[in-house]
Amino acid sequence: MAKGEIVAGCLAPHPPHLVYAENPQQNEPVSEGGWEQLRWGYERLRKSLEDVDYDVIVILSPHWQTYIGTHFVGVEKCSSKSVDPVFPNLFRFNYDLDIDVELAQAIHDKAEENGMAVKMMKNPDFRVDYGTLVSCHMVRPEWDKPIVSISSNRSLSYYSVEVMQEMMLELGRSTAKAIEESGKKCLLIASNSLSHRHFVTETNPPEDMSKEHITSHAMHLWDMRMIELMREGKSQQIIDEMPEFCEQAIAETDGGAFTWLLSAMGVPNEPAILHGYGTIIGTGNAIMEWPVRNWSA
Ligand code: 2X7
Ligand code: FE2
Repeated sequence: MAKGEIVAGCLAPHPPHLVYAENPQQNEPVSEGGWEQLRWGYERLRKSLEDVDYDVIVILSPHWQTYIGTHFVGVEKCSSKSVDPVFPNLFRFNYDLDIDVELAQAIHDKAEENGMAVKMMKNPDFRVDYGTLVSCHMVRPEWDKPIVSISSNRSLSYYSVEVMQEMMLELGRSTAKAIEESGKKCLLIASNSLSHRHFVTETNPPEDMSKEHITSHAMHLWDMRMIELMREGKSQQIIDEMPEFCEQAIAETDGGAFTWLLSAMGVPNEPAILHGYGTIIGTGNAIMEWPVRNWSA
């Protein structure tokens, strides 16, 4: 069997506003658009992946929060309605998706072998979190690929960024090894915003773009710094600066998705492609791609 591989890694933020603004048939609320800079960014990412052959999407979302270990969805079909708890006016999304349980189990087993606390989630009524749904929808709206859904272990809340990062670095290595042994071609997604300080009131209508901007200059500077490091291929420096970034920018990287992604790709020195940047209710969001398929071994 040929070795499995990661075809690309993506940073793919998940504010529900993006799906709301797209008006797909699965979502109940109707909008007049909005957040076009980011939606055009997702368009560029989709174009870049258009001719890329892959079998499965592997995604880690900070909105499936588990406090004892990392969990993996272990049921083959998930079908329900997801309502965003904070923005029910924007996101009431009907989904029907397939899980690659075989690959989920393989990553779970590899992580367990390497000393991590892990669990397969086998509740057939489990509701998939909106972070996973929004990022997957924006990257691949056809919903024609199975996914592996990985939880965010909140080790930062119990311990520190340093402990969170150690765990996510191991989860990334285990993910890469399991993918290699599976023979499958995988697209990896870290589903998170960058700076994450948001406004506490909503405009009317929510898609009024005359009111949309970053919450502060400090948040802007942090977002630009992180994007520059990604574009320069300085993954190790990103990991080194993560404690300050998480604390000072209240960054959504606190869920571990970004560190996991960098680790799974081998903490690359290769540059990432910026497909788009924009703010959503004041938070900073970048759509990035690491085209791993084009790198030599
Ligand atoms: O989950 C989110 C987010 N990360 C950023 C902004 C607004 C809503 O939801
Ligand atoms: Fe979020």
